[in-house]
Amino acid sequence: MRDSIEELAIAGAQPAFSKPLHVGRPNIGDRHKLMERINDLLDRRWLSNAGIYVTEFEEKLADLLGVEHCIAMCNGTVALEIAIRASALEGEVIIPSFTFIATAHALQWQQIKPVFCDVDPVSCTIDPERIEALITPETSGIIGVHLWGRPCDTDALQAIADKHKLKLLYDASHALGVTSGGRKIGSFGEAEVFSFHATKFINSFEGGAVTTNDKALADRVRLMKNFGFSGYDNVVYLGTNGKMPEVSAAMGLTSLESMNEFIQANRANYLAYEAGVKSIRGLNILPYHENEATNYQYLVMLLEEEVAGVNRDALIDVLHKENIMARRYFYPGCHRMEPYRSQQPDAGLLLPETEKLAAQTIVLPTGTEINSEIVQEIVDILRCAIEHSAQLPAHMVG
Ligand code: T4K
Repeated sequence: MRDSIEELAIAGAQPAFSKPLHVGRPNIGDRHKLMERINDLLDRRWLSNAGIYVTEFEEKLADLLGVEHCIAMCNGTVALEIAIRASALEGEVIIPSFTFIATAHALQWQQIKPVFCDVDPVSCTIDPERIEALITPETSGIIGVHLWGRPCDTDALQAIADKHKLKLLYDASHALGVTSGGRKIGSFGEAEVFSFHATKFINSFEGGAVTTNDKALADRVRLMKNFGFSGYDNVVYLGTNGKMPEVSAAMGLTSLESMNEFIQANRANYLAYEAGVKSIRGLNILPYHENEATNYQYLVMLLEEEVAGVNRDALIDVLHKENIMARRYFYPGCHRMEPYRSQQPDAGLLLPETEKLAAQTIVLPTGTEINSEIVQEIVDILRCAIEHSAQLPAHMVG
């Protein structure tokens, strides 16, 4: 238990942890099983291009998500780009600014303008009530992002898309194992896109997937991710290389087999953080709704600066000095990053909730490397910094 500022590393004490505790630390499943799969693919000398592990990974995912088609890819960004192209999005597409930059870049990369919409402050996902005001004759679609594993308001988004004849896609990078109204994320809209990057709940080192119930769309996605090849020597479409290699699928399959163990670890950490932070002024753990299935992969804390008496970046400094590598996801919002900041300098005027959230969030380490004792130490440091905030240097005080 720390009782004074002097006991914190920011004041010169030893850091609480000798090695950095990172946000996004990969969960590793059964190493032995992974090595078996890697040895097998090496023995068979089949490393990419429709190998058996990619096919099995696609089948397992489709089964898990209750969706007809799953096309695995080399990463989530390319999967987004291909889903956007295969859905024939063009002109302008409405997305939240409060997301990882890849959501916006996947559009801009193809000369489609991302139009930034504000988020609902509770779900932190695109606010359906603000979408219609952004629709113009150039608008071709909406991309919702199930941020931090919180599902978008899928009914409201579908109603707007139907009313205005817009395409609706989802960036489901954070949402594997999540439900919306009890239905698994994966089959909403025209298509949903997952990421299996190392930092994600289920990882394949790097990887992604497009899931859809639309066969024609799935066929286009499959062609596009393989240069447009339809059989040997026959290219029928403009395509690129979005293929997932076998070694990634081997990791993805292994990771999937440990899914329940990852959820249990994340949930236990979430409950421990929530119980610990509850009594600290100005700090709140963003709740998960226990009536929906979720993966608890992102541990998000919101700081009310005026109540806590310390500013967000100062609190992150305190944590970093202790080797707790908290992050500011998704600060400062896509609209404040290039090229959007230059192209749409006034976008922030319509994004008050995004600006507020981006200034409040602290994402904390969780996953199988963290346990309740570690959470307790982190909470202890947070409590000490806030209870003694008056003694922090002036520039750190909120
Ligand atoms: N849409 C959304 C909503 C996304 O969040 C993402 C990716 C995408 C689309 C695009 O999907 P991908 O194309 O990436 O499949 C990281 C990830 O690189 C990125 O995949 C992820 N979102 C984003 C939220 O986080 P950075 O720029 O924060 O990465 P970096 O290098 O700072 O690492 C993040 C943390 O993870 C650090 O604390 C270190 C730790 N880490 C990372 C790796 C790779 C490890 O401990 N071990 C590792 O192997 O983007």
